[in-house]
Amino acid sequence: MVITLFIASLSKKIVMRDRPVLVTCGLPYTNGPCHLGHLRTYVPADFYARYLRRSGEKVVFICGSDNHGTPIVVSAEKDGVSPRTLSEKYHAHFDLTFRRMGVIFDHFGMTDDQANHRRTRSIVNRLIENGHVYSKVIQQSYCTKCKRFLPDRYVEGICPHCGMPARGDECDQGCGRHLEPGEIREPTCMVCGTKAESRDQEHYFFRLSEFKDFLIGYLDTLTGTLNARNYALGWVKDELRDWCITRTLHWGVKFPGRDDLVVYVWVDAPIGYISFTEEWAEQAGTSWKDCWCGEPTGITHFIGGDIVYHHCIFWPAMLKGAGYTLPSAVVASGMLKIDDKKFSKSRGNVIWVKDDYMDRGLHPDLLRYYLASYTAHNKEVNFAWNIFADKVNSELVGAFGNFINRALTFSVKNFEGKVPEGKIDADVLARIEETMAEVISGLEEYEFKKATDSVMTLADYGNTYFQSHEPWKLVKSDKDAAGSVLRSCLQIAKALVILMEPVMPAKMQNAWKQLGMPGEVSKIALEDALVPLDSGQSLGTPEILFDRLEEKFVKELEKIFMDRIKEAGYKGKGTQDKKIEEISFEDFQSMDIRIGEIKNAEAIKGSNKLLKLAVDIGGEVRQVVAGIAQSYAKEDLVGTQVVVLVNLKPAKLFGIESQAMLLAADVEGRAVLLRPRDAVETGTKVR
Ligand code: B3M
Ligand code: ZN
Repeated sequence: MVITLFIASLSKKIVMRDRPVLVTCGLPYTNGPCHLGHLRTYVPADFYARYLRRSGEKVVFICGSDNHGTPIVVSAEKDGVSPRTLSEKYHAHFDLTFRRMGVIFDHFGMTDDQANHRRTRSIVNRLIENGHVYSKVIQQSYCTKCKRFLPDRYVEGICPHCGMPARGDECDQGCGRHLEPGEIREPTCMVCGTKAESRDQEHYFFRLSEFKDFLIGYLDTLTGTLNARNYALGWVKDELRDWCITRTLHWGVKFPGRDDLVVYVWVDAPIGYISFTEEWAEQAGTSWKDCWCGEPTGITHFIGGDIVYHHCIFWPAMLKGAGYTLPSAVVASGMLKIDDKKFSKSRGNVIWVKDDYMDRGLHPDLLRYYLASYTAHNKEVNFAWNIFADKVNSELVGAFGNFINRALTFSVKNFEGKVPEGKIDADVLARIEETMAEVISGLEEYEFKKATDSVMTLADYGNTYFQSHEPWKLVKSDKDAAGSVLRSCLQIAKALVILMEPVMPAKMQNAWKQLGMPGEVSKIALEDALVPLDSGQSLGTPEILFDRLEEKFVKELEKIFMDRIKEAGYKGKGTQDKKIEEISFEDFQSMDIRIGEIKNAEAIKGSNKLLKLAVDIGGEVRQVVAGIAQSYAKEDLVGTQVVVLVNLKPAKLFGIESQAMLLAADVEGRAVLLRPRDAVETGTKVR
């Protein structure tokens, strides 16, 4: 049968031999509560793990909290607690929140636990023995006021690659690159705002550059979402520099033989995937080596799209250098936007899973459905309460829930609460089979929306089937025929419940019971969607599966959200005003600002944010690299007049020289170009 073949092909792709498939999720930092951005990755991963299990795979689903690194130390200092105490608090919070959301890991560990310290030291020692690590004296930012070196998030400044404001180890507002210690330009201390100075310090480096050929070959075989593989390949081919793997901190895993250094958090965090597997295996009475030693075993990492570099470059190189099994797939999710604006905790543009969602009495499965069905996995998800309510009311209440309820209520009323006698329509079985094939191919492609949509299409088909066969008339004229229609509808309902369980496990368990089915639907094989319901089997008591979300309630949710944004806005303005210093009129006059015209616009390989432009500034054409690729289509830019800062020191971005800067308004991270209200001659000065 077609389906068994599909399932067989899925398993062959994912797993070799009898070893379990290890599915992991990126580890949340323990410095703040769970927000919707987190769930963007965890819900689809849980969905995937459930589907794999239901198609007969052995799956180990592993995650844990990331306790090290400067984000945690900085937050702990602010709260006046130890990093361990802060980590335990948020660890417990994430653990519980994930469970409440139905994201059920086999194990949820902590990177600060002993197993991870041990495994990290062992891997670092192995890398040293294998000649992959060397020491070097580098110039590190140092704050003379705080009297300390400034690793990672202790320092902010300007990205040397794209010129955008950046924080220590990451250009989070510009090109998204990882930044090495000492690379950031104009470093200032995050804690006291003092301009940092550079001081010599000895650090340890991983010879990443020697892994170039290996990575090119490896990435070519890596499955998962294409965005992960292609970005990583672009970066590897572009340039690969050795990687500084130590930091001057006391919180973390000590670098072997050095009491003053810990390993960089991005060394021990992914190693958590291994040590958490060890912790799980010990409890389960099996061996972690089944996953992490020898030939590829189907390891699948679900991550946010912003940590592709770490998972597709640093991590496989480390595993290769230390002799562990390489991951088979990296599945990178697109980012989350709220109300079409970039997610931002500091701007209040955030939805907290516990406070804003669960504690308002909203059912976890509604959000799971939203996240799985909103858009393709590698695209941006936009969340807004009104879209959420629309989706719930029209798709879950109006289509899916309505169909199951109609089929059940009608059977209970007219066929003594039992599955009627009668033949299941061949067309119905064919539609179910088609849906199953689509679901499985959706999963093979990590297209969770495709899988979910196909189940919803089956629900629509069910509604049409019920409506067009008019069983309420048929039951009076030809009861046997009505019985066949209802048995067919109940079969559709059974298939819907089985196929939708990975997305909405709690709701589907409820529906399973209503159908009179025993046990847990999460233990039922996907193929059972085609196994006919027995005539005469007792049905359960029908009840409404999904409640409508009323407008008044949705307005309340919106208000909470808007109030938070407003509050953050006031705070944000206050702090910004303080930071920006006054300048003299002479300072202003020293800027050569002119009206230019864009003559040409090209994409830049490896960057989804930047465009290479040719800009006429009045008789002279300058090459400008601008971070506007996400705001404008390049074709639309040619011929546009813009405002150009001409005498800015040239800088190289992605290896391309930028010889001027376009002025733009920063609208929640989106660049909106400034231009003259009336057409003026190109080259006109701005004063
Ligand atoms: N703790 C969180 C992030 O950057 C980081 C993930 C670690 S995964 C090994 O999204
Ligand atoms: Zn940058």
